[in-house]
This record gives sequence, C-alpha cells and structure tokens, in this order.
Amino acid sequence: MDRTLITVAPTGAELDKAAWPQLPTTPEELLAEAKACEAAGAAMIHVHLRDDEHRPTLDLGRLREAVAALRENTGLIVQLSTGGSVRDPLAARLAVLDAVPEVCSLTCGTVNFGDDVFSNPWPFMAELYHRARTARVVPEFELFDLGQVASMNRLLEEFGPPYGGRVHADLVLGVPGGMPATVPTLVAAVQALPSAVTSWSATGIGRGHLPVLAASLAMGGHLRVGMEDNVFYAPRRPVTGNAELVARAADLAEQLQRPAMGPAQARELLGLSG
Ligand code: KMH
Ligand code: ZN
Repeated sequence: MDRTLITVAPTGAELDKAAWPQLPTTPEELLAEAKACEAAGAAMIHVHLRDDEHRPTLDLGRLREAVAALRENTGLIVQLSTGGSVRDPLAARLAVLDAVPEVCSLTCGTVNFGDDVFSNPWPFMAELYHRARTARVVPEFELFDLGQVASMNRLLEEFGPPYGGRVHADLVLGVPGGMPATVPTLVAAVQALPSAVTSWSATGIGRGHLPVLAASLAMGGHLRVGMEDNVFYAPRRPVTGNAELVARAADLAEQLQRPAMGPAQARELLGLSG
C-alpha cells in the first residue's frame, strides 16, 4: 500500500495575524501547531517565520532557533521556505540555507502573484540548487505553472541530481497568476512531469483545496495542506487551526487506502535517510 506524505504549511508570508489570530506566528505557536499537526498525520512542515510584529522575516537567528526547536520537540522533517515573501531580496532567500534545514523549497521560475511578482530568475534558481547540494539540503521543487517544469528539468539536466538522489516536486495550483486549482490542470501538470521525478505532492490554494487534494490522492500523489494555502474548512467556516486541515487530509488518505506515512518513511521517500 502506497502511503501518503502530508506536508503542513502552517503560516506562509501573506496572511495578516490581526485578521487571522489562529495563524501560528510566534515561536511558541509554531511549535504547538507543529506538534498538533504531527499528531494529526503530518510528516513534514514547510516553515515561514514572522517577527515580533508578526511580519514575515528571514532573520537567520530566528530560522536557526526554529529549526533547532522543531528538531528537538517533533519528528517532523523541517523544510524552510526560500520563497519568503514577494518583498524579500534574493540574497536573503539564499542565506536561508545557512540555517541548514533538511529540506528547502526551490521555486522553478518567476510567476505573477496576485498584484505582485514572485521573482525566481534562472541564476537565482541555479545558485540555490548548488548551495543546497553543498549544504546537504534536499530541495523540494515548487511548480506554480507548467513552464516551471521545463526549468526544473534544466536544473536536473545541466547540474545532475540533487542531494539525496531523489526528486520531489510540489505542484502549487491556484495562485492568481499561476496554474488554476482544477482537476484537469492537475492531471496536465502530473502528465508533464519528467520520469526523473520520484515523488510529487499537490496543494490547491483557496477553494480549489479539496478537489486538488482528492485528485492528488486518487492519482498517487502526496499532499500539502495548511493555512499558507487555505483558511476555510468549508464555505464561510474559517479553520480553527492547521491541525484540523491535516486531520481531514489524513482521514481522506485513510479512506482511500493510502494512510499517512510517518517521518521515517517520508525521509526514505525524499532521500534523507542515507
Ligand atoms: N510566499 C510566496 C511569495 C515558498 O515558500 O517557497 C512564496 C512561497 C513559496 O511561499
Ligand atoms: Zn511557502
């Protein structure tokens, strides 16, 4: 039976704490949320941090503390975001690797992001890819659009496999400016993945959350859920927190006979167990 990797993305860089008080933005809230999500079935956490005013930050000291706290207190695989917020400079995003997580996100191209631009020029991607390999960090390739598959291929073909030897891609559907969160789009994206990809997950932003989740499970994919991507449990019913999104994903995975995998199996899947 193929189990399901569930990644939780609990915070992101876009939501306003004042509007979403349940968003985990302090170190204590992040740790409590991480523990609850692990208990609910998550095996990996995609981390964005906030400062004391709850604004997005890439402060290296805070990143190191978060990696250490999550390692000491949970079994979760810690994935640091190198995407940051749309306003973060590329140099600060590269420096995230100095906090030495097990996994980092690596977005495979520039994409419109609502009224903003999420900038990922080729030289930045290539530098991040090299630095991740040197630091023995496994990249998770974030694909917001079909054209980004070609850029992921270019990284793999020009520079060889990433650290760990596995290739894990995460399809992000539903960002305004990226590919839409629909089942036909997910099918097209999965069909476009090269054979070098050894595993993939998908997340649907906003109202496409559940169709993308269900289709991903049915197609043998893995899942990403969390408040970074979706803040409604049902129409007009805000989430109480991240754990209920993880719990529902784990329940649906169980129903489809693809129960959630634990962190040990997830480390094998991602090439982290060697
Ligand atoms: N916050 C977005 C601009 C990532 O974490 O790698 C980018 C993002 C992707 O969230
Ligand atoms: Zn992110």
